[in-house]
Amino acid sequence: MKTSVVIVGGGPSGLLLSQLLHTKGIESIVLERKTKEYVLGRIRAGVLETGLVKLMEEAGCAERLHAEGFVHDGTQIAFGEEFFRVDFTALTGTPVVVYGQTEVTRDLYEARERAGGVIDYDVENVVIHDVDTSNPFVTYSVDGEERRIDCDFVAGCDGFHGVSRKTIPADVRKEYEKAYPFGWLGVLSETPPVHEELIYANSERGFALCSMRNEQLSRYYIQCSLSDDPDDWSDEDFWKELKLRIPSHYAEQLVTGPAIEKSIAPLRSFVTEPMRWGRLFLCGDAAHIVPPTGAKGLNTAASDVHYLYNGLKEFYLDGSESGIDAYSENALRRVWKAERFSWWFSSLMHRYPDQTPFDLRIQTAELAFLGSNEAAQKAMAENYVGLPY
Ligand code: RFL
Ligand code: PHB
Repeated sequence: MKTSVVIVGGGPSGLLLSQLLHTKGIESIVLERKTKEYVLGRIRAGVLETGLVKLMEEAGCAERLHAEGFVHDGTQIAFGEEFFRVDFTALTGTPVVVYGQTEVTRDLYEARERAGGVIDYDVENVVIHDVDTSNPFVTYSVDGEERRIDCDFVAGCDGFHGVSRKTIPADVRKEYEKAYPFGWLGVLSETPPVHEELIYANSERGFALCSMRNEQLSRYYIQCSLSDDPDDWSDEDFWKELKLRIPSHYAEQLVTGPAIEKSIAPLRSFVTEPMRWGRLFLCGDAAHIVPPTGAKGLNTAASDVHYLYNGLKEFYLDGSESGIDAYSENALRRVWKAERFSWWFSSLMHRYPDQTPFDLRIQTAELAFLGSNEAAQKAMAENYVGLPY
């Protein structure tokens, strides 16, 4: 088999890149380790920056997002019993859209299928070969059958645990990492959201987040210990703990119900450099991870796709390599800003096991500053709605 771009990973990055390339007549094949049902069963991001919404429009996949997504002009930040609102639209002219990653992925799968795009599911043993030459190829197996695809480029969109990053020789790669001493316990429940906007809460019992997918589907998170097991948390214990972490004004209105999904995600900051090695380009979680506090993971994956798509478009349509040559530098410049914001917002909103009374006073002062200072709110809002590409 032969194609222009082999895309390893059929998550949001890989599918979006494949669909965007298709709009310019550039062929690709997507290789996904899991089944489509498995990928669509993962509950992840919920907040989309305008940049991602525009890419979905360009990919011809934004119809349902516009019909069913919720435009949010701001968010609530709570601290103990106090809370204030950051008005994104007033401060930056830009809102965010609440629309689940599951739905983004579903829309992209449907578009690829409508266009007759090739996605191989259940692939095993993916090996990326010769990306340091001009004739790379990828081998893999499906149902025990060995396959080979020759290509011009390989896009590594296979997430944090994929093979693409590890294909770059260890002496070329530089990795930066920070692990946080806690995780998030997330619950999805078929209940109306407690408030029409998200609530990020710092409480003495730890962080909590009230989010949503639609009017009848809520997504809540609480900071938990890394040694916790989701099965140790009964629904009752979860709701009790959540109510203790948000201002009573909201806790009194919270509608509880059975959890239809419950999982724990550790918090991590990670970046690998460079994001390109020869004809291999890393995109999204394959190259970087952010703690979810700033809602930047999927959105940063989308900005990578933007730079790579435009670079490949220039290569195939104009015969210029300047876009792909600048890919790693351009993508990383924005990635590090998202890393900084996610680290800052995580540090502001969580309780740390080793936090000293001094650290706590500084955190309190920073929240008070954010709550009362328009310039601080503007800086937060600009980052939250997404820095320009
Ligand atoms: P993904 O989604 O991990 O997809 C990678 C795909 O590659 C496949 N794969 C392979 N395929 C073939 N061969 C191999 N060897 C392979 N190895 C792996 C995998 O099966 C998978 O299908 O990476 P991608 O596409 O880069 O997308 C990144 C996003 O998924 C991620 O950044 C976000 O979900 C992060 N995130 C959030 N981001 C936001 O922008 N806003 C949010 O509100 C937000 N909330 C979250 C989040 C992530 C969370 N968790 C669980 C990590 C909330 C949570 C709880
Ligand atoms: C979510 O709805 O899953 C979500 C929203 C905002 C975040 C993280 C996760 O910062």
